[in-house]
Amino acid sequence: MAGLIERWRDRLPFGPGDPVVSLEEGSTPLVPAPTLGERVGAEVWLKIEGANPTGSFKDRGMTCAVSAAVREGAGAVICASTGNTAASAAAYAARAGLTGAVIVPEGKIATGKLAQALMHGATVIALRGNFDQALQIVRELAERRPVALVNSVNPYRLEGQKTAAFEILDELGEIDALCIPVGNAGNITAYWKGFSEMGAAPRMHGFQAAGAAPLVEGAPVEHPETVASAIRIGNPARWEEAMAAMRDSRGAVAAVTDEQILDAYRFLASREGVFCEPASAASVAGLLVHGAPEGAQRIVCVLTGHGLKDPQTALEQAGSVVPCDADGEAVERAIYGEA
Ligand code: AN7
Repeated sequence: MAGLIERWRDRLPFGPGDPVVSLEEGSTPLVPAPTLGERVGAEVWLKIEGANPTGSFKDRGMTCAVSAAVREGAGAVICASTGNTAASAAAYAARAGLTGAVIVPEGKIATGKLAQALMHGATVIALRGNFDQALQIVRELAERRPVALVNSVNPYRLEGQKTAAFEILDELGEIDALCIPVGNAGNITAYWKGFSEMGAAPRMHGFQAAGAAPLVEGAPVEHPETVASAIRIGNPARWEEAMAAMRDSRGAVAAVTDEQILDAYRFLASREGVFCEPASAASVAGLLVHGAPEGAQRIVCVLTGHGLKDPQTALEQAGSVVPCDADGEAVERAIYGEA
């Protein structure tokens, strides 16, 4: 299968001779969720973005942002990140032979994402501050230094990420509503761009974590907090565009608590066989808590990142292992109980 620039080139700002930095991202599974569908009384599909090469939707944007950076002759990329952008930027920079620097909030990114960024050879700066401060710093730094900023303020990121909407329409034809987690608000903006370019207008329902819900509250959150570390963001860069997407599509933005997020996280893993990270489960938590949008029969929930990104939260939320002697009968007892 081709990467997404190759697959969707006629809808992307890349010509035939342009350099392409790809890990064959995109074309992710769209999986029916019958148990979830039964609960909410609608047909529900899961867009499994954790199946991208670095385990999140960021790869869609990164193939475009890094390809454009190479085309422009950049030698380095930089980003602020709650983790997934860092992992993806580091991988695509390594692939392109560029140096990469990623600024993450110290102690607040999931273990898998940190391992990825380090393994791909990026300089990882652990900022004593939050994502919003990190983004402010890299925006200023990118003005002073010859480095490509690959956060979703970079328009190429949105171009790449809009292709997920193309894939959904390709497979399902029309849909009535999209449920999606919202952090820095780039992805919901990108999906709406993708749907609009295809003449589709599903209702866009964005969900934020209750402790990091500036769009719901209508004001920046100075100290965002949530178990869903990927969306621990208090002042989204794409604020206006995200609100416009939800307004123009007759959707809405709403909050879900950490408890609701974790319920949906365990439900997806244990009942649908789909393991996503906590931030991703916000889309399903939103659907479960707020119900299917009125009149919506076919709904897609975007699962933005893989569950393996955050093994610590998984182990805290899951059952414990059963210790056992290396003895057949002991194993049998452990599985089947006392005979
Ligand atoms: C799994 O990596 O912002 O609303 O720096 O990793 O487009 O920000 C991650 C965001 C949802 C929110 N789900 O998307 C980063 C970063 C997952 C994420 C979001 C993120 P946006």
